[in-house]
Amino acid sequence: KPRAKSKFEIQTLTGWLLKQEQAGVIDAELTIVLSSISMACKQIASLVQRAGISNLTGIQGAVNVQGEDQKKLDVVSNEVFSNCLRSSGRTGIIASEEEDVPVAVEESYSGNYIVVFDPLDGSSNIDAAVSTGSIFGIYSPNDECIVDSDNEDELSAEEQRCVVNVCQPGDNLLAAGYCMYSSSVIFVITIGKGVYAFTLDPMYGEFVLTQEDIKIPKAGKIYSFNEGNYKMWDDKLKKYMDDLKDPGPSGKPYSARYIGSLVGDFHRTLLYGGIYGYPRDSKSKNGKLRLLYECAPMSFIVEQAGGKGSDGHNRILDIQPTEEEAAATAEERISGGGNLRNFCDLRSK
Ligand code: AHM
Ligand code: MG
Repeated sequence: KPRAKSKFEIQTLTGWLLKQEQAGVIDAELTIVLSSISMACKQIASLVQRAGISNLTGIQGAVNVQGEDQKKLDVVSNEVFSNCLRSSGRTGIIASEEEDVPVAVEESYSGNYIVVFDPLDGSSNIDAAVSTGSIFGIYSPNDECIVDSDNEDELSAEEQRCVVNVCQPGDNLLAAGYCMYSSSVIFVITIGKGVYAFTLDPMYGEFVLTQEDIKIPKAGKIYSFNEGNYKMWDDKLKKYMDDLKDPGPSGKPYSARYIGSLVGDFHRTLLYGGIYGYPRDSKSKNGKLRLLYECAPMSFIVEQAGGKGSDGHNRILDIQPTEEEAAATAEERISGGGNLRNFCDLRSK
């Protein structure tokens, strides 16, 4: 006879991961990598919450009142994320949105998995204590990808190997997720079998399962775009946006919501339905968001929730990243990645 569930029973993220391992959905290494990511997110959550107090906001390189070097929160978060992954001993290559090239974790520690991440996305919101988030994706090693490299002379053989391994289409993702630092800290994850959300319980310091197998509503009524770029959009997109606001006598106009923090805007879209997008414009030819660190992981999640991630023409997960996306300087990256035009487009019409 199955044991009756106690009302005090909670499912923690750690417990859930172990269950997935027992069921053979993930292996022991991936379980460790995922739990080290959740540890990084807990640390970043606490840094974000205390940012104003501990003087962490502000420009990198500025000097704080104690005369110490002040580091910007996204730089600190990058260190936290990298350290957690390195010390897990189960990560082979890490690629961060904050760094120029993916790096191999030292031999003595390293494992197999390849982790791509944006440690603290939505940086323009940090100083105002508005929602931010971390985004991650995990791949298996894959050196089949032949990279036609102009950078061959600039990158060492080891750097080349890392770039090649990171250069995989989103379809190869084994796991992806994000952690949102908002009125609650919410960790959302998919391991290819639906989307699960865990909320950080500040009393226990544990992520606790709060939503199982999330499905995005079929028809949403919210659009989420930076309309300040309207003038720079092409005519087709302008018309599309105009129609959302003025659908004619038979329809109701969409409502606008835009935080400017992908994780927050995405999370709301996941729960309420609608459409989020960062389209290309005459200034940013490929939009602003990066294929590897932002678009591919979010597309995997939205598809697992029954939605759609597209660049306006193609399924995001089918797009093969170019070497520039895996190894790019900060300036290149801004215009480099894929874009999320029509991302999670769920219109029923
Ligand atoms: P960031 O990596 O500098 O934080 O930029 C990414 C962010 C996304 O979170 C967000 O969707 C977008 O940039 C907002 O851009 P904008 O301020 O142009 O609307
Ligand atoms: Mg970012």
